[in-house]
Amino acid sequence: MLKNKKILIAGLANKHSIAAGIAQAMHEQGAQLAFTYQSERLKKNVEKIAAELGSDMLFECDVASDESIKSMFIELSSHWPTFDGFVHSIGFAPANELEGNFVDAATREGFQIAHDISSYSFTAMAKEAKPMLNKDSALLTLTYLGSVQSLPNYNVMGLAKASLEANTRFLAAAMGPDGIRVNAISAGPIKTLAASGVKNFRKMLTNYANRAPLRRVVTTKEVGNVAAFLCSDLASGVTGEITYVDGGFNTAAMSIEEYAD
Ligand code: 0WD
Repeated sequence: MLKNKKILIAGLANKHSIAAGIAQAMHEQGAQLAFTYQSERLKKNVEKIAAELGSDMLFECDVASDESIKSMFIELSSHWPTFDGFVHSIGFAPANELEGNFVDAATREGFQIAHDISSYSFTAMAKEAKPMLNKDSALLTLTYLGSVQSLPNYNVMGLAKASLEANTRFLAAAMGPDGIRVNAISAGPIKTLAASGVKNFRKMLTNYANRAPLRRVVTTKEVGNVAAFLCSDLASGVTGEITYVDGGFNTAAMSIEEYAD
């Protein structure tokens, strides 16, 4: 599906990351991959995963900094003058925002950081990538159900994800005339580094598996397969969409077991 496509993946932290499942699936579909890593701390992990997928293209990029984003794309352009899209699998909010009562936990600073790193960074990357993107490119981000329904502890990340989903639609409108598609996958909960920052995450996984029509949580590879499709020309008519890969959880208000006497 992705033969001859050059795709940049941002947000790989370790082998459990959703970005790892996406990279694996895209590699299987024939994509050439490049990766960003947030800091030296994560470089070794990313290097190892990239090597397994036949890539030695790694670039440091902290999306909190416009300079860092800019220099990453300049470096990338010396290898790939043009490319076919990127995956934005990045989210962050300070840990003290992701615990307890939303009103009590919310701060102006935490709100700004969450929206900056988890939503604005998608626009910032699109802005710098734009001159290098081929026609028929695709951009993809990762969101979560907390954007449209409240749930405990997710707090300000829910607001940031709502912003990210609107961002997806506005980017799609802005870039569509150039033939560039922009989509998001709303993934079910998966045990990753970022998820461990959400209090009682394990309970959320159990609850999810009990209610989801498929009666289980999804894997990073299942998210990756849909990501590969959305970034391929098979999805050439799809843009501005939020596609759920969550075992159907968002479609079920209650499971049969929950309703039983
Ligand atoms: O249940 C889940 N795991 C779900 C995650 C369900 C639905 C959506 N998502 C989203 C997350 O919100 C995020 O947007 O998927 C995306 C990827 O998250 P992940 O794979 O669950 O988490 P992880 O493996 O931790 O990767 C996220 C990475 C960071 O890792 P850590 O945990 O070290 O913060 O985002 C990157 C970083 O590598 N990241 C940044 N990259 C560049 N600049 C920055 C930054 N400033 N901040 C975080």
